[in-house]
Amino acid sequence: MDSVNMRGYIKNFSLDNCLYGNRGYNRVLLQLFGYAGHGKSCFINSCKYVVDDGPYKVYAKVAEAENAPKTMIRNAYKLTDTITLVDNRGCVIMDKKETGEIYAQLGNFLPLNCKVNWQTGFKDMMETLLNSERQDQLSDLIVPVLIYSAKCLLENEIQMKEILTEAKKITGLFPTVVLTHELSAHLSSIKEKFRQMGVKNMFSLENYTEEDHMKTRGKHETLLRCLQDIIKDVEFRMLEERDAIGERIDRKRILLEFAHKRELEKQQEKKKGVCPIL
Ligand SMILES: Nc1nc2c(ncn2[C@@H]2O[C@H](COP(=O)(O)OP(=O)(O)OP(=O)(O)O)[C@@H](O)[C@H]2O)c(=O)[nH]1
Ligand SMILES: [Mg+2]
Repeated sequence: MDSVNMRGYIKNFSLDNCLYGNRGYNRVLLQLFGYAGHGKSCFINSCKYVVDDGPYKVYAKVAEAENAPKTMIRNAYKLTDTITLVDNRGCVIMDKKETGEIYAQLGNFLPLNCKVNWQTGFKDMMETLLNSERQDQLSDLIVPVLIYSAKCLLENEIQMKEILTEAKKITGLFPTVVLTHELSAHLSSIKEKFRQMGVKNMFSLENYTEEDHMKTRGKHETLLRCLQDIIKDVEFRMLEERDAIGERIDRKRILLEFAHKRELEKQQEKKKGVCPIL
């Protein structure tokens, strides 16, 4: 498909038009997650640029430097009538404290357009889940998208694999991986590492930025192909019987189990006199 057709396909995609109807879902949430400074906000601006096909605009604020975390608020940006992009708060080190919060964001239990604070204990997770009852996010179909900069060597592969697996458990979909900074010399080794972790849907690209947003066919087509592929996965997923309420309960159970396990580990380390992992 050329870019005109891909754009049309993305813009016209509607859950209501899926073969068996919307199955109780009315919105697709592309949940962007990953380390701070890896290009989540830039990716949102790039997607808006290629789908709207108008002038380049900064919708999601971008960090001045890659090591100066910018996005603290979990902001949502509407891409089409059906698809919304969520700029989740990026983590700096992905320790246990941060991963818990990533999972709560991925599970869609934190309110949209509000500040995200890293929390630590079981009680915090419980409060997050209880407060989520106030939100009307039941009818969101979640699609996890990891944004990773190819400039950064993937050192802790075990931890990354664990995060991808947990993200799959929570959302029911193995995350799509978008590698930004594709001109980096590390690109091929990073791609290989993600492939070995079982990642099937992987795209490498250069984001458009405020400084460099001269349209190129290559960038436009890669971004559109990435979005098109994600939608095809959603269409495929909508062929199965779905139960939006049951799926949300399952997500809650996974998060509570995660927080419980983390709490037990903390207590054991305290007993041993080791400085507790958070
Ligand atoms: N060359 C190049 N620069 C990029 C690319 N993606 C992002 N950048 C730059 O990297 C920096 C960080 O990008 P952001 O989009 O703010 O990253 P983020 O993941 O939203 O960061 P936080 O909000 O802090 O979590 C900015 O200076 C961008 O201009 C890319 O694909 N290529
Ligand atoms: Mg950001």
